[in-house]
Amino acid sequence: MSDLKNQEQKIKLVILGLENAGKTSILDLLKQKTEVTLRKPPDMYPTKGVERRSLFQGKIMVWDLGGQEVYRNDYLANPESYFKEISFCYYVVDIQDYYRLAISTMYFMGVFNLIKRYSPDARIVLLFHKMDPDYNPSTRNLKEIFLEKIEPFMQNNDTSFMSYDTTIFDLNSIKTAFSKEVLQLAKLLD
Ligand SMILES: Nc1nc2c(ncn2[C@@H]2O[C@H](COP(=O)(O)OP(=O)(O)OP(=O)(O)O)[C@@H](O)[C@H]2O)c(=O)[nH]1
Ligand SMILES: [Mg+2]
Repeated sequence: MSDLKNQEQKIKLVILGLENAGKTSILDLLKQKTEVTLRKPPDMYPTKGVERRSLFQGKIMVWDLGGQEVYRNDYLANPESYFKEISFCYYVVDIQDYYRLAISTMYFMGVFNLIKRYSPDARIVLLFHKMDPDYNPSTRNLKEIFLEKIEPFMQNNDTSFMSYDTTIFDLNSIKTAFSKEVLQLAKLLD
């Protein structure tokens, strides 16, 4: 397992996706220990570049990569600064954002190529987010459309991935997406 540790003996997890996808909200929920009942999505500020924070008793170092276009372009143009030594790559898709699904798909492909190059052993996890209990898509399910686009690409690269449906209105959906993937590994490092 030693190759999974970086110099600070921490596992590096990156979370990426377009702006407004819900990345920071997900991390905020994970950080708090108690269940909260949300009536409406909280007001959030866009993340400016990369915000690093630790999770799971400090065992995991999370890089929250703000998704505004200016930052996305920087990550893709300077991959060595962001994509090295990653153990987990979480990619968040806003399944309520019909108009920007194509951009999100393209961004994912760009991210995926760089992960394969700089952190080939990273585990890739897709979060189909904003799957709110009362959400009723009038158009086709965006999750299916996204998967149809990327699956052939992933198969060509012989890469497996996991995906989870998540929403901030169900803390368990978020906990599951992380605990199944990450906690087992964190335990191994005890
Ligand atoms: N309906 C709904 N809204 C959500 C959910 N998760 C987050 N939001 C809302 O989505 C908006 C954006 O959330 P953020 O967490 O700031 O998104 P982000 O991906 O960190 O955005 P950047 O920092 O700009 O990359 C906020 O208004 C959140 O309250 C969810 O599961 N359902
Ligand atoms: Mg953010």
